Amino acid sequence: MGKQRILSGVQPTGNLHLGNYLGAISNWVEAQSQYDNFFCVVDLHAITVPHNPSTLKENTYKTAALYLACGLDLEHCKIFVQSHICAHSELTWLLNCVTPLNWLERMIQFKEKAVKQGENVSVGLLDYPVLMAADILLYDADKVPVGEDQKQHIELTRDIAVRINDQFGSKGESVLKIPEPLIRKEGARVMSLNDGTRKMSKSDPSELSRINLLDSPEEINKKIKRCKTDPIKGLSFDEPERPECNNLLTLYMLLSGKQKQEVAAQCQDMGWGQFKPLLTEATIEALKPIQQKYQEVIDEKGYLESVLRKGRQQAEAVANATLSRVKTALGYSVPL
Ligand code: AQP
Repeated sequence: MGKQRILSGVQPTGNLHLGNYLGAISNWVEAQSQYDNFFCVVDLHAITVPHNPSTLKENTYKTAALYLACGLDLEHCKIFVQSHICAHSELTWLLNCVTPLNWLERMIQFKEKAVKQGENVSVGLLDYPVLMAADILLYDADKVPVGEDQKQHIELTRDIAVRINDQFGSKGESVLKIPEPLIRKEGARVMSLNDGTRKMSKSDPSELSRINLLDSPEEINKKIKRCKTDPIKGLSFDEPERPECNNLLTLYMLLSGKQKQEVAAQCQDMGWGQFKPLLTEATIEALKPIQQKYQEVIDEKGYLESVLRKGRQQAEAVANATLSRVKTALGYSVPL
């Protein structure tokens, strides 16, 4: 039996941060040799909220370069740009026509982001999960590694695929494969440095709320120095009334590569003044190799372009085959 297939992506909407890394990309890297992997930069998703055309292309390249810098290996992975493959938009339209509107109106991310857009909220933002379903279903993905915040969208993807199979599958044959989410226990939800109850996010207006993968040691030092803590001495995991404490200890554990018990024992009598330099050091050290590799990749634009060109060719072959399968099932004629 061949390897199971993975599909995932990140939006090029700004600087990638520790949430994107620990919640998504580091999981991709860890498991890459076990799977047949497709990773895209989801630039069509990036315009579901107002965007700046003069930075979209640059952010798309930066995101792809970070994939490589974080350790994705082309021996195991295809890396490509979503908008380079027309099948994503075309399958979205087909799926739109079988997706009930009220399924989309229920999506938490839509409700949260729509509030910020007010009168200007676009149809694209409402339709974001259907585009995401098309991304996943085009590649017959078995697993979709994401952070906790995307779980509802994977459930919707499954519901859409079941609906297509029920309505258009024939003789017990499925049209689309039903994917499963792959959500890691620790790091699935990295929280803001300003508020341990809100997720770390690219769109948070405060730069101090997140640590970006390309932040300098000085910036990391400043952000950790200023991050929200509490007045209690002695640090421990899993105290619901201390969300910042749990978040910062978890970051330290994941970035230092230590076990939970080890961190719990090391930090149980510490105050914040003692802990923050440790977290700063661990963060700088964990990001140093990523930043070095990033610089090498981004300085060689021709190499990055060749990676994305090859990724597009590999991904397009799979995506077009699925799109044809769906169109045939829906009753479309083959182009003459
Ligand atoms: N704080 C987080 N903790 C764990 N995982 C996270 N992810 C994002 N934030 C966290 C995961 O990163 C992947 C890519 O996310 P995305 O860029 O496609 O979209 P997002 O979830 O909307 O990310 P942001 O940073 O919060 O962007 P904005 O501010 O634009 O909404 C996904 O797997 C996501 O789960």
